[in-house]
Amino acid sequence: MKILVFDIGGTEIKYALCDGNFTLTEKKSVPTNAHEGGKRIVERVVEIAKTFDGIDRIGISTAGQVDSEKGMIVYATDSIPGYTGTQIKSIVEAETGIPCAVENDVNSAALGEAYFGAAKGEKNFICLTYGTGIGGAIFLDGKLFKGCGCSAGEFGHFVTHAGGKPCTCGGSGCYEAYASSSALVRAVTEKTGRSLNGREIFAEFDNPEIRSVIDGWIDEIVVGLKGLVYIFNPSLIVAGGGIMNEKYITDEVNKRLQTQLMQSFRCVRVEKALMGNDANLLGAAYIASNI
Ligand code: BMX
Ligand code: ZN
Repeated sequence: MKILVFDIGGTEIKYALCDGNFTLTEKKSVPTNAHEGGKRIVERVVEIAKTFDGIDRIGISTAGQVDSEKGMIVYATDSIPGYTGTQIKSIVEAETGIPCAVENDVNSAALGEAYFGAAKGEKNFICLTYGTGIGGAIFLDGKLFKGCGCSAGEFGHFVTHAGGKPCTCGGSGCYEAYASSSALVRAVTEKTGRSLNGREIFAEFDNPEIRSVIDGWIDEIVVGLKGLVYIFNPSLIVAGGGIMNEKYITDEVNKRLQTQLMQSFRCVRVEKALMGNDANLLGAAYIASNI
C-alpha cells in the first residue's frame, strides 16, 4: 500500500510517502503560511497530492481539534486563522478521489509512538509536543481517548497562570503561552532583546542570561506536567517537538518532578519522543491504512 502522509503544523506542512511496512520516504516540507487561512492550506495539500501517482490512501495529521469520523476541524486556535470548520477529508477526497483519514497532530504522534516509538507496548500514557503550541494526547487501554467533542487532551490550553498572558485560543494564562518552544523564544527575546531560534538558544546554553531563561521555562513545563500527573497518575509521559532533542530538558524535567511530586506519583518517567517528527506522519499513515 502507498500512503501519502501530511503533518500540518502552525509553522510547516511536512509530507512524505509511506509504504505498507511503515517506512517513510521522500520527506519534504513547505511553510504552512497559516495567515493565509485554512482553505488555502487544504488547497496546498491537494496540489501536492496531485503531483504523486499511484497513491492508495492519504493520511493527515493536523494541528486543531479534529472530528476524525468526519475528517473535519472542530475548532482551531488563531495559530491557524479560519481553520475551524474546514472539511479536510471531504475536500481532499473530492479533489483527488483517494480515501483520506484525518487526526489531530498530537493524537497522531501518540499513535506513532505507541506503535513504533517510545511508547511501544504501552497501553496507558500521555503525550505532549512542545512546538508553536503545545498539543496533547491521552492513550488509555490501548486507544486514544477523544472526549465528547473529539477534543480531549488539548493540554496547551489548560490554565497554569490564572489571569496570565493572552493565548491564541482567546483565553489567557494557558500552558502553551508559557511552556511551548515559541514561549521560550519569546522569553529569550524579552530578556536579551535578541531574536534567537530554539537551536540558537541552546547553542548559548553557557551564557548565564540565556541559561536562566531556559531554567525558568523548564519550571513552566514542570508546572503543567505536575497537574497532568496528578490527574492521570501515568507511568509514562512522552514529550515530543524538536526542542526535546536537548537532553538537558527531559533530564531536568524528570529531576524536578521527582522532587516536587507527592511520593505516590513518582513512578512517572518523562521520555523524549523517539520518532521525532516522523511520529505524526507514521500515526497518520497508521489511521489511513485502517480506513
Ligand atoms: C494548539 C492547537 C492544538 C495543537 C497544538 C500543537 C490549533 C490550531 N492548535 O494548542 O490543536 O495540537 O497547538 O500544534 O488549534 P503545533 O502548531 O505546535 O504543531
Ligand atoms: Zn489557550
